[in-house]
Amino acid sequence: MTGLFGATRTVIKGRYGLITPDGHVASNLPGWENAVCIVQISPAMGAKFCQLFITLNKDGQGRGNTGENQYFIYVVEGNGSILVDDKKHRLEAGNYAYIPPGKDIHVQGAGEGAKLLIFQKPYQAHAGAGKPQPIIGHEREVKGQPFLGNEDARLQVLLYDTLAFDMAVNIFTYQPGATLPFVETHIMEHGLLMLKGQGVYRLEGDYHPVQAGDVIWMAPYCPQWFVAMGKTPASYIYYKDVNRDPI
Ligand code: UGY
Ligand code: MN
Repeated sequence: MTGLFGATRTVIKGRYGLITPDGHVASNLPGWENAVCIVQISPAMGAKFCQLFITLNKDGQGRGNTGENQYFIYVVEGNGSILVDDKKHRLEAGNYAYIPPGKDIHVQGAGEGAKLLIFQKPYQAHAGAGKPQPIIGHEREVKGQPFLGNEDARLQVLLYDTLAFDMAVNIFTYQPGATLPFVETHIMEHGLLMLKGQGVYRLEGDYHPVQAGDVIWMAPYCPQWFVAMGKTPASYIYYKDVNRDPI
């Protein structure tokens, strides 16, 4: 919040969007009860996936079938549980759940205030690649690897990089001063939530200061670059579409 009426850092352009928390407005989404649901990124803005941010109030829950979509759920804060394939898994901050298409799920908060980031994408099968199975994991179990040799920019790859998966979700952590090594321009689309720290994101030709809580949508071929700034590491979790023919 800038404190100045009529001002915001949010900007939505044709090829990218930066959405800051001061502008969020909740939606009522089918299946969610006692929950504040923010649709941060969606096909309505040109994306081919959805990024939701859900805060579960007392007795908060979400129930439904993933249908043709796959869901990736990351616990940003708080505790809860997820029921999938008749098995209940406890969730705490840093846990994530990947749920393939056609699965019944039931997500419940424990107490109040669990915050969930959810990526939803229609699943595109690949002949002979097999079907992805549900995954329950925790970010602390995934070692960060130096990105293109830089020890100060580490990538945690949360899903398997096999042809069965058509989406990836990674956590990128930068020490202050570390950068993406070059301005990336690629066919993959991104949805991103800043988890910690701050820095400057280049999107197309524009440079935006960003901090924890900010959301970025990058369309395919949106030139992108990041530098972490300040005294503490910066990290973000992001989605990308992968492993399928472009046409
Ligand atoms: O995976 C990626 O494309 C990643 N390096 N992009 C990004 O952090 N903006
Ligand atoms: Mn990228």
